[in-house]
Amino acid sequence: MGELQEYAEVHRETLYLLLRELLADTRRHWLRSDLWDHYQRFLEKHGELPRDGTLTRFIADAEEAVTDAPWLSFSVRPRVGFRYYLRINAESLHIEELDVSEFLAYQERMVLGQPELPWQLEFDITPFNREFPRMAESRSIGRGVEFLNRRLSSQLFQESGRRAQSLLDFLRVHAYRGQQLMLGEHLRDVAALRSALRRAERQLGQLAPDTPWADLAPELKRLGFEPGWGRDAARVLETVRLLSDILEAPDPAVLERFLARVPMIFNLIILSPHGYFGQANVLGRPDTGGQVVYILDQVRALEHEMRARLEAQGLDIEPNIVVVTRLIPEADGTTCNEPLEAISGTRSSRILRVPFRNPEGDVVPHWISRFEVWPYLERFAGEVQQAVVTELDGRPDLIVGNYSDGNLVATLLADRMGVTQCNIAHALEKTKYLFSDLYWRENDAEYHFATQYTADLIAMNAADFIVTSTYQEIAGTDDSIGQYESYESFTLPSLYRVVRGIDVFDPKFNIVSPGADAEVYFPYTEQERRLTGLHDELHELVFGNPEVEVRGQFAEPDKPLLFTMARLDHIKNITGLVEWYGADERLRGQANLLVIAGHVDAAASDDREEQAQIARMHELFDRYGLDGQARWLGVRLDKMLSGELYRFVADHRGAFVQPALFEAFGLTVIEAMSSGLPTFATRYGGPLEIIVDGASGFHIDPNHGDEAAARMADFFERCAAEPKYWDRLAQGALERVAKRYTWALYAERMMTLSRIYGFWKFVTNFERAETRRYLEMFYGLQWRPMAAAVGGARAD
Ligand code: UDP
Ligand code: LCN
Repeated sequence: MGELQEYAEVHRETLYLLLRELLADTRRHWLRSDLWDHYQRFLEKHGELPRDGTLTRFIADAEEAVTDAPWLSFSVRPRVGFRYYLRINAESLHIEELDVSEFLAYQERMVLGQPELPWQLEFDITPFNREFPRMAESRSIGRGVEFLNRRLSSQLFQESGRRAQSLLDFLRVHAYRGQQLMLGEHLRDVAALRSALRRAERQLGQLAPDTPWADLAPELKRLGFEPGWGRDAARVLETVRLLSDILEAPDPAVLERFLARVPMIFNLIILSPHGYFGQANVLGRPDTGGQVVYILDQVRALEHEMRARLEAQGLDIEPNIVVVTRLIPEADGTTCNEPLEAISGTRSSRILRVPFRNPEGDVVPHWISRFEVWPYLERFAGEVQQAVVTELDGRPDLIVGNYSDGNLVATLLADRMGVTQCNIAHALEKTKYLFSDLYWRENDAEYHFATQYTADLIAMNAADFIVTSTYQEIAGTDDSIGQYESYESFTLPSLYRVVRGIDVFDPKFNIVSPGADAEVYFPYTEQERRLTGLHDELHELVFGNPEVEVRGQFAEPDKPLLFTMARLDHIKNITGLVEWYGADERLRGQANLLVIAGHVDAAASDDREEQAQIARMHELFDRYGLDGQARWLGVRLDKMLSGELYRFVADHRGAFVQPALFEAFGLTVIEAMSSGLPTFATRYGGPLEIIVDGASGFHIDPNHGDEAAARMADFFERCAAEPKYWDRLAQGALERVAKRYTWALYAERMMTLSRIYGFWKFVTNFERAETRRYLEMFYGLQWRPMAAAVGGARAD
C-alpha cells in the first residue's frame, strides 16, 4: 500500500485520470478481468503515460473494485493466501486501508442501493481459533497433517508431562465391543508406561519374530498391554519401540507412524444425503455424477485398507462401512427405494437409505434437487443417528460428510455422538456461480445459495479435518480464487457478513486426491486384461446403428476420435466444444468428434438446464452441418463399457476433451489419463493441477474456444507427422496418474489422517467447546429459519 501511496504522489495525473474514467463508467462493480481490460485501453488511449510497474502490478492484483464517488474501494490479492483492502479518493488521491467489514459494507451498499445498514450481523471465527496453530507458508496449505505432526511432537517434547500423559490417556480409551485395546486400565502414568515398554521390549527381543500375538498376549497383558500392537512379535516390538522413541524424543515422522497403527477406526459412516445414490442407473441424473463414483470407489479402497491395518495389528475385526443416503420411494427404476444394498467389490460395506420426512412425519416420496434439501436435513440426521447405531451395533469411529448437505448432517451427528468429522466438498457452488453470494436474492427462489453457504460455513468450521482433491480447491492459484478461500470473507447483503469464515492456512486442510477404479480404468496397452467381448458393442455405438438416442454418423470412420463424456449441464460446456469443433475446419479435417452426454431427445429429459443444452446441441449440429463428422450419443454407459471405450478411443489414437467452464476436480480426466488417452482439459479448476501442460496432457481455456480448437488440431497434425508424439503424451498421462491419483494412495492417507486428527481432537477437545457453542448458536438462529423457508417443509 505504501508503494501505491508513493506512486500517487509522483504520478498524480495518471492515477487521477484512471480513477476518473472508472468512476465515470456506469458500472459500479468491477471484476478483475474488466479492470484489467479497462486499464489496457486506458494505457493505449493515453499513449504517453508511463507504464509504471507499481500501478500495473496493483491493477493486476486487484480482484474487485466497488465505486462510490468519490471513493473507489479495492480488494487486492497479491498472491495465494493473501488479501488486503483499500480505498482511494478519486479527487484528493488519498489512500486509506480498509478492514474487511468496511469493504464488505461497500459491496452491500452497492447491491442494496441504499446507505450503510445501521447494523449488520458479522460472522467471525478468528477469536475462536486464537489458541490453535496456524500455518504461515502458502506451500504448506493443504498439508495440515504434516504441520500438525510437527506441532504435536514438539508439544510432547516441551510439555512432556502434560502431553505425554494425554497420549497415554488416548491409548487407554480404545476398545472394540467391550475388548480393551492398546493399554489397560492400570497403566496410569507415564513413568509406569515407560517401564512397561522397557520390559516388553526386553521380552519381545528374546522371541522368534513370527511368534503370534496369541502366544504373547498373557505375558504382555500382565505388563498392561492389550491387543492392537501387532499380529506377531516382530510387529509388536516395532510398535513398542515407536512409542518409546516418542516418549524419549518425539519426532513428527515417528509420531505419524505410531498413530497410523493405533486401531481406532472400525466403523465408518459416509454421508451423501441427496441421492440418487446407487450402483446402477444413477449416473447422469440431475445432481448425480462424480460424487457417487468417488464414494463407491472410496469405500472399496478404504475397506481394503482398514482390513489390512487391522490384520497387521493382530485384530480379527471386520471393518464396517456404511454409506448413508436418502431413501427415495419413487425410485424410477433404480434401487434407491431399498433400505439396504450391499456394495459390490466389498465384503461387508453397504448403502443404508433413510427417507426424508415432511413436518407431519410422512415420507417424502419423490426426488428433490440438491438445492432444495435443506428443510429435511435436521430430521434426517436424527433418524440416521438411530439407524446407524442399530446398523453398526454402536457408534461410528469416523463420520465422513460429502457435499454441503452431507457435511451439515455430518456436523450434527459428529457433535451429538462425539465422533471425529471429516468433510469432503466435491464442489462448492460458490465459485461456480459468480457472485451468487452478493446477489443471493436474485436466485434465491431457484437455488437457495444463502442457505447452502451458511450450511457450508458451519460445517467447515465444525470439521476436524477437510479432505480436498487439489491445492486450488483450497487456495486457488495466483490469479484465481480457491473454492474454500471464497468463504474467507464475503457478504450476503442484508443477511449477514463474514469477516472471517475459514482460514486456508488452517491445518485441518489436507489434499488427498482420488483416483480411478484400477479394475476398470487401466492402460489400453494391457491387452490381456482388455474386455474384447465388448468391442462389437462399442463398434456399433461409435460407428453403427445402435438402438440408443443418437445423432450423426461418421462419413470418414478412419479418422482419430476426439472424445468427450459428461453430464449435459451448462457448466460442462459440451455445447461449447461442439461449437469450437464446428467452427474449426482444420480440426474437423483431422478428427471426428464423439460426444456422450445427456439425451438427444429433449422429451426424454426432465431437467430444464439439460433441455436447454439439448436444444443448443441440435442447433449447432444444424448450423455447422456436423452430422457426418460428429456423433452424439444420449446414453449412460455402465463403467465397464466406458472403461473399454476410453481404451477403444486410444486404439484409434484419439484424444479426450474436458471443456468445462469450471471443473472442481474432474474424474473423467483421471479415467482418460489412466487409460493412456491424451487429454485436453479446462484450465479452470482441478484439471489445471492434474495435468502438466504439454507433458501429461494439455490445458485449454474454455473462454478462448478458437485457441483450444487450434491446439487440438495442432496435436492431431503433429501426431500424423510424428506418431511417437501421441505415445509420449499417452505415457506422460499414465505416469502422472500412477504417481499422484490412485485409490490405494488415497486410502492409505485417509486412514492415517483419521487417526492423527482423532488424536488431535482428543487432546484439544476442551479448547474447542467455545467454537462448538458459537456454531450451534449460528445454526439455531441463522440457519434453521433459512432452511425452514426453503420449499414447503418446515425445519421443526
Ligand atoms: N459418467 C458416466 N456416464 C456419463 C457421464 C459421466 O459414466 O454419461 C461418469 C464418468 O465416467 C465419471 C463421472 O460420471 O466417473 C463424472 O465425474 P466428474 O468428476 O467428471 O464430473 P461430475 O459429474 O461429478 O461433475
Ligand atoms: C463433483 C465435481 O464437480 C467433480 O469435479 C468431482 O470430480 C467430483 O465431484 C468427485 O469429487
